[in-house]
Amino acid sequence: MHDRVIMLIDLDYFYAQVEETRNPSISNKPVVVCVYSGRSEDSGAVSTANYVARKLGVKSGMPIVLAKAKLRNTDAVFLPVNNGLYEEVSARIMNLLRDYADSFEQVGIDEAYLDVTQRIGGNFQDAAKLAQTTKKEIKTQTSLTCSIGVGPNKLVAKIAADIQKPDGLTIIRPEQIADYFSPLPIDHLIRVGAKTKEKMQTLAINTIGDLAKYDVQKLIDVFGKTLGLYFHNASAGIDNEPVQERGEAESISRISTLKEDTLDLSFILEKTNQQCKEIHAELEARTLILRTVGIIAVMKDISIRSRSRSLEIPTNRLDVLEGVVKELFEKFVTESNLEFRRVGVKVSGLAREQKNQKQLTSFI
Ligand code: DGT
Ligand code: CA
Repeated sequence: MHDRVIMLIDLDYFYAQVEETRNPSISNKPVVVCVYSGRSEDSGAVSTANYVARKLGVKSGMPIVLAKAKLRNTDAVFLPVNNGLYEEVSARIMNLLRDYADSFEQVGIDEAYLDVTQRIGGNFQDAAKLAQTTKKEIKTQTSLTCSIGVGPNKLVAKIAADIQKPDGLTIIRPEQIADYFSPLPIDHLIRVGAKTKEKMQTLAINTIGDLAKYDVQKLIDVFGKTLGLYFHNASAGIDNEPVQERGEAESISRISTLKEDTLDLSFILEKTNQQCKEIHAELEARTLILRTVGIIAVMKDISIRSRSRSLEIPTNRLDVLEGVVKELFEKFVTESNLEFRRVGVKVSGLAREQKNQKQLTSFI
């Protein structure tokens, strides 16, 4: 049996890059894609930024005000997130990538694992060619660049993809794992967050190489059996997780802050109708239908409440979605003694659309 060959494809600075392809004239300027809370002009956080902005210190999650301060004397472009568009582009790319894989697993909006073992006969040399072809195809179809990591499993492929960004390609063959892994800081491993990192540092474990040399029994004593063994194996690049398509069992949701706390139904529906449109665009792009419609509300006192209803017949129709959301909120508003601060819509019970189902839904 030969080694598996797994690729991780990670789209570069995804939201900001999509914005650049829409308007190429901004691509040599700092581009910052923001989630505006709407409370005051610049309240909210940075979703992502292009590499021009990153070089000047802008990071995901940073307050918009801080990003503006860092880019004060530049011709930076600040844009609001356009989730529907990113999801459309993502769905197109994911559909295209499926054809390149024996098995396929999307992770988040802009990453996917491809098991390509069979189609290249387990040969890492051919993996490089396939990765280049994939990059070219994504570029031709969408003008976007991506970074690709190739390895004998998902863990190694993920680490490889992070080594060279943007527009990178890094291949780690089984015999190269130790050389690549040893110098890397431990937080390059999934499941090593800030707290674990601190704990490891007190054990004088700073790099993945330090972790690999550390006594496995001691790791188990400190982190427990499951995590201790995971860290031990991960540091050696061992991972047997299969690449497999996630079920459609997930949900799609949108939630946003109202300009002011309110119990005014029309004000609320203005927001939720917009959210329904975005969710509908994602359903269309992914050819999904929904069975359950939910609403979410964060009240004035920050408590969270939700309501939902399951439909007799699954649908992907926007008017049905908006209608159910309206009915749920109508009832909810009359029952509520507190004003609403944030409102959202969540659809679940998702399934692939079948041709005969489409006919049924058009009669709802
Ligand atoms: P990369 O892969 O390092 O070139 O950069 P991105 O921007 O593709 O980063 P990644 O892969 O971590 O995230 C994919 C998208 O998810 C990104 O374009 C925007 C969104 N995102 C990432 N981090 C945050 C965050 O902290 N807040 C919000 N709202 N969105 C985020
Ligand atoms: Ca990315």
